Amino acid sequence: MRNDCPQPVSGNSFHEMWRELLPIGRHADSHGYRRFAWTGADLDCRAWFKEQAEARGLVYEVDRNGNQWAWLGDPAAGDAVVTGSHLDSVPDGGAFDGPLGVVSSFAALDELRGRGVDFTKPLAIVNFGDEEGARFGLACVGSRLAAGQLTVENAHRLTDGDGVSLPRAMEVAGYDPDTIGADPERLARIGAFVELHVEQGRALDLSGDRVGIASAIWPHGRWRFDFRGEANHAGTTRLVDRRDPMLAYAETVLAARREAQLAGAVATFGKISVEPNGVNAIPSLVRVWLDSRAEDQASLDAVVGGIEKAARDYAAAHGIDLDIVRESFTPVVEFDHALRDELGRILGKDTGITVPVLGTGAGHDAGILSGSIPTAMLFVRNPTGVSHSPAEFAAEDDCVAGVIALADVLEGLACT
Ligand code: HGY
Ligand code: MN
Ligand code: MN
Ligand code: MN
Repeated sequence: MRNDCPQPVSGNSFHEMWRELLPIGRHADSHGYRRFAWTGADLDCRAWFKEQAEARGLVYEVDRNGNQWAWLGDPAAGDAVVTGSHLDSVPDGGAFDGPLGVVSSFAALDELRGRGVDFTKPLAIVNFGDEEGARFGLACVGSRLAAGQLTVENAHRLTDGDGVSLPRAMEVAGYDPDTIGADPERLARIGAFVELHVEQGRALDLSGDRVGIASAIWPHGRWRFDFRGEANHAGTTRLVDRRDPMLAYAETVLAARREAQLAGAVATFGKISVEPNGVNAIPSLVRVWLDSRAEDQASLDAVVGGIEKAARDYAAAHGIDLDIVRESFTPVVEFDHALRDELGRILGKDTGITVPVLGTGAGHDAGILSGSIPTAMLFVRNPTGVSHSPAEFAAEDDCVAGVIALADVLEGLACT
């Protein structure tokens, strides 16, 4: 293990906060988290955020898109240094993806107060709403709205599996949906945004480092495929008479694997809905969602183009109608080079250690904001490499090292 792990003043506050958050939204059987945007578990996490802000005497506010902010110093002063992440989860997600960044932000602030530093710039901690898109199908809703990358019109069209619209869900949760929309004045007051996140692969485990700096986020998107055939009796319909959309879909899954391998990319069909969804009925509709990501745009185009072509060929072969809709897309993100270098300089200052710089296939609010303000990310080692699953993990010492790294970065950026 190359990086040192000094014992921070914030050690206790980190563990106490972590313990408070752990039971919220954890499913008793799967042990995975179900903190979907604007549901009870999400609201409990939000209440926790507000308590943490108020307990520290920070100025708490909710922005026009439902994102939560906790300010030290004058929010209107400009050139603010902002840190934070999200508290929502994927279905049966892990404890770390999102919350590690938020808890570490409060702990880093405690650490800096313990060091007795003087802040020369306003500092804020943020919890962005609906980062995972588990409920309404689009990731990073809170940051996309703020950055003007999701229009109000399109936000109003988002619905969950029960047909509840995003504005209605916000309203039921006690938030005003009439205010949502681009928030350029707010973003203009931010000089730098740094998001700490659990690593979602094993690069740091392999290199033997506790903490890394993000270089880039792969371009990625979500596509919905509707394979439509004909519902019929599973016992009496001869094989030759069937128009079974499951067959075309099944062959498409295998094609996706082949195309991803060819392009050096990834492609996943992770969500499916079948109609009429009866054991003894041939389906009339197989609706599936493809998530695909690649290191560069050309590879992503190649893999998705290959999958779409295969799906159309298989659909035609089985007499199936096929509609493909791109539901969301995020282009490649290169994090701000100057800020990235600055983080490397700050983190290597006392130790002489070169902090590893790594790319990722995961999307983040930092990626969305990078189009508007200088952003950077810190990753904390995850020895399992697993994420979006209850098996996601980071060791306590590594979390503490992450807090110290974040505190060092915030000190370097906001206390100069
Ligand atoms: O990468 C994702 O799936 C999400 O944005 N966290
Ligand atoms: Mn995630
Ligand atoms: Mn995340
Ligand atoms: Mn019957």
